[in-house]
Amino acid sequence: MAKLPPGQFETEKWPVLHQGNVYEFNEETWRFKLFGEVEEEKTYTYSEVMDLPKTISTIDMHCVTTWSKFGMAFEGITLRELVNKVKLRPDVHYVKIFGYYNGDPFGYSANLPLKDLMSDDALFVYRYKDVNQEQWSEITPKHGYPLRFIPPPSFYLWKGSKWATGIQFMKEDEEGFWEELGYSMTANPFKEERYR
Ligand SMILES: Nc1nc2c(c(=O)[nH]1)N[C@H]1C(S)=C(S)[C@@H](COP(=O)(O)O)O[C@H]1N2
Ligand SMILES: [Mo]
Repeated sequence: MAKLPPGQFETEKWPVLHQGNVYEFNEETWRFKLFGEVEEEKTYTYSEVMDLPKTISTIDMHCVTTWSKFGMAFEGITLRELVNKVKLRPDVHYVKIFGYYNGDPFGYSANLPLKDLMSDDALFVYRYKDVNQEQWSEITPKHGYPLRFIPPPSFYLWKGSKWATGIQFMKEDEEGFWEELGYSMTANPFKEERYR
């Protein structure tokens, strides 16, 4: 049932890949921001985010370094839920999802088209359950604790910011961390859009 995109192999493990230090969670200073092309920006504390409605979704992951992992169940808050908290200005079609990079809460980012993120498979996650696992496990610090974005499977996994800190709403598409270095803006694994 699970379809392997071209040039990918399946792995059972969940490899760890990122740039910079692993963020150490501090509830006192941690915030999640909704900003950019919105009528009114919003800032949430950790407990405010965790009070939002929860969604469980099974999402395949495709890393540009060629591994794919199928059937991971995730629990989190949909991006849609957060979008509904703000009033978007006209013609907002893109977002940039931010995350920590070496202590900078907005040091990592990835751009995505908003229209592809309005279903249950665009999730800010805090726990997961592997295919053969009975129990939920907390997302580990290396995978993005306390909050990690998991993009829909129609995007490579670099679009999934670890240690997520906010969403910027944009009218025009704008490069994020890897896109500035030559990676694809659209990043569809099934079309093998790795670089540009
Ligand atoms: N904040 C942050 N998020 C990040 C990265 C990063 O360097 N910093 N790397 C991305 C890349 S390139 C990949 S492939 C995935 C890897 O996720 P995993 O380590 O949970 O498998 O995280 C993405 N999210
Ligand atoms: Mo990556």
